[in-house]
Amino acid sequence: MGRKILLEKINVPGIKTYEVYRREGGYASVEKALKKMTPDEVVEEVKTSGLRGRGGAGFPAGMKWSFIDKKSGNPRHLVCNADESEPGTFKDRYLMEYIPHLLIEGMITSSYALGANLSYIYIRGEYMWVYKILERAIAEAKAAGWLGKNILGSGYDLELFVQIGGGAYICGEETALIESLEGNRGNPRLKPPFPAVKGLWQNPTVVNNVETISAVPWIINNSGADYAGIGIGRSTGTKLISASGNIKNQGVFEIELGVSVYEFMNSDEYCGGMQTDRPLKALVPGGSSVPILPANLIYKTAAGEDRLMTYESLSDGGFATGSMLGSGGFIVYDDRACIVRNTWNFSRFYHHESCGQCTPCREGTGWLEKVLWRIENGQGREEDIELLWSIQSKIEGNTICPLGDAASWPVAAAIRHFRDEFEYHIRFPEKIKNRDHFVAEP
Ligand code: L3W
Ligand code: SF4
Repeated sequence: MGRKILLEKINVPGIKTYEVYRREGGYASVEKALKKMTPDEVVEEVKTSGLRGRGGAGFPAGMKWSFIDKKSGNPRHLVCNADESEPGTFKDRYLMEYIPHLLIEGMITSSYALGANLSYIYIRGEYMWVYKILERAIAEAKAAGWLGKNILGSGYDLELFVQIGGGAYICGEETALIESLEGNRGNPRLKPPFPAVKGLWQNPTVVNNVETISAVPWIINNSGADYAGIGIGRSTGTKLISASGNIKNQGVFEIELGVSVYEFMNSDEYCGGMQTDRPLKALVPGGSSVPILPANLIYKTAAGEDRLMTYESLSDGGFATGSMLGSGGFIVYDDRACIVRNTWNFSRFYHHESCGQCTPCREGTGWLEKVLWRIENGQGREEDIELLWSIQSKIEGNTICPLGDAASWPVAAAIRHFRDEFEYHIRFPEKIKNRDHFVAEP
């Protein structure tokens, strides 16, 4: 059994409640930090842990925290990004729904480290029932003295609020989230300045994902070095994976970073292998934004090494031959899946969710969707594959926020690895018309 940090207590009956969470040792990291550690010591511990942002980018959390300007005297904020909207990703919901006090404990300990007295959890509007769970948990924590003025007599004050999003994927981008939190339309800002310098109301702000913040209590209770001892290389600790698609066991799993993709896919502890005896065709390992991998590159990298569930191993060769761990949205496809249809579906999503600020993204995502739709619907033209390639290459790297890249990579990878499927759609439109998309072509 792999080591569990975040989900260790998830099956304890009643762990959702303050009473049980506390009885199981909850809030110990707040006690330890506030009574025995300076804020900078907490930051150092997180730095030592090597914990990387679990929202998708994998940026070192401790380094981000250390960019916060503590000398200027401006208020500082911690904002938790709970706007989980990446297709294929549902692990933050799982944590917040089943063990909400872990996030609240992490928010308090992390806010203390940053010297933040006003912190927020920004949750997607579609998670309304989870919002209610969080609100209840915050009220319990406040009643027990973990929030408010002079927490544990330490002189440290913290107010924590939950803000509900309005249903836009783009508000999961940290600067769009900040705009939305300020009451504006959720348009991403140009970076730099990064939020750590000018964030919420132009104050130094750290935006971290739910899972990242939820790992902090363990790191403080044990040590950064203990956390760094789990995993491989720069991929330290554990990671939640949302597994879906044609596997036996769909759900949220906690893995030690460094487990092989083969083991994750096939062991009974995790995905349990393919759902039926149909062969594995493709894998999206990190949510819809990351490149899709064809069967021959799932268990082995292009260099022939075992592919591991790490930030590094999954991104060997960039999108040419690798992918990304991303947010850990692990989507498995068997041979019934139509890659053209899947790519069109993702493109439709990005077109719908583009905020429209940058021309390459606003127009390009629309073109990707349109061209993919006509290929998928038997109206493709010979030149369409080159057209798709050209459109995606003009979006990538030319936009304000990563949504542009996220719209491009899946198209580029699908063409690179499954070109024959696009050609088949274009050359034999009569064969793809009126078919059941989830039946393999003869
Ligand atoms: C201060 C510097 N701070 C970087 C900070 C920056 C941010 C973090 C990472 O996109 C990705 C995207 C999606 N001084 C800094 C600095 N920072 N340099 O570090 O920044 P960045 O720009 O690399 O990434 P990002 O904007 O956070 C996130 C991919 O994740 N993704 C998305 C998943 C979406 C969800 C969801 O819906 N919740 O998980 C999945 O793969 O494509 O590439 O904090 O400020 N010099
Ligand atoms: Fe908006 Fe797309 Fe530009 Fe991001 S890349 S700012 S979503 S138009």
